[in-house]
Amino acid sequence: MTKSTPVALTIAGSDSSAGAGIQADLKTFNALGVYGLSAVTCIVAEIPGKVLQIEAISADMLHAQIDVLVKNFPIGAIKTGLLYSPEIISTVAQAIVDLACGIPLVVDPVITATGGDRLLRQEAIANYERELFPLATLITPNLDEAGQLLGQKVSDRESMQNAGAELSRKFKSAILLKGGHLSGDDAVDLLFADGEVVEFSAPFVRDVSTHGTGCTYSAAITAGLASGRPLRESIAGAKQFVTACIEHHFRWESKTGGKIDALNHRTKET
Ligand code: PXL
Repeated sequence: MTKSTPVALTIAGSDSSAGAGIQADLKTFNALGVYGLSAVTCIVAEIPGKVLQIEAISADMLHAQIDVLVKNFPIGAIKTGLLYSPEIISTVAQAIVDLACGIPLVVDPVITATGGDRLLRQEAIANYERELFPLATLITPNLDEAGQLLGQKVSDRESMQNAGAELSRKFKSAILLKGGHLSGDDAVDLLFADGEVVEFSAPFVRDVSTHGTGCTYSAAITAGLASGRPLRESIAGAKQFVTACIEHHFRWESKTGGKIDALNHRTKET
């Protein structure tokens, strides 16, 4: 009997520069041997470091995409990326409750772009907390997102420990708190799951503009889950993958001066 290819679904925004959002997710799924499906939530006109315009897809159109995919494909895991507005979050949460209950769900709570531009409407955070987080298998905030969710600064190892435990208790979900380059030469992330804390660490790659790393990381975890791997193993593999994507990045001269970096999702490691 032939083993069929695993399938994963990303519910996320389109990044015109293709380093983040659904484009990063689909490239990641593909690189990791998973067939990727997408439901587009919004369209972002941007380049790395600069967001120009965002436009939402209608709730009806978003629901239609999720509905037809979930009813036809054997989806092994789902991730959410940029959800932009309260209405989009509610539509996604309701669709998951109605159609995709029991499928592992990774929620990347995207709030700002790497360059600091805001992507999620402020009032949407309450919808995340009330409607989507309780459905998640794993939530993957970075330090800034964790700080915004808790209303306090998360900026060192001790506050990471407290914040991760608090988020995991509050939303009854596993939490992967991404520490970035907090401690020395390594990028250290902490997983809070089943009452335990597990560390994932990789050498921090310097001097690369890292647009899309969060999307790529959560997509790689989702690919692992869709392939039937346990959570910890999926995270460990995803950490290696995202580090390799950064190491082997592309670089061009920008037409307006400076340089443009992009993650390389087709690394030698895969
Ligand atoms: O990296 C966060 C992110 C997520 N989703 C979309 C984006 C970005 C960053 O720019 O454009 C669509």
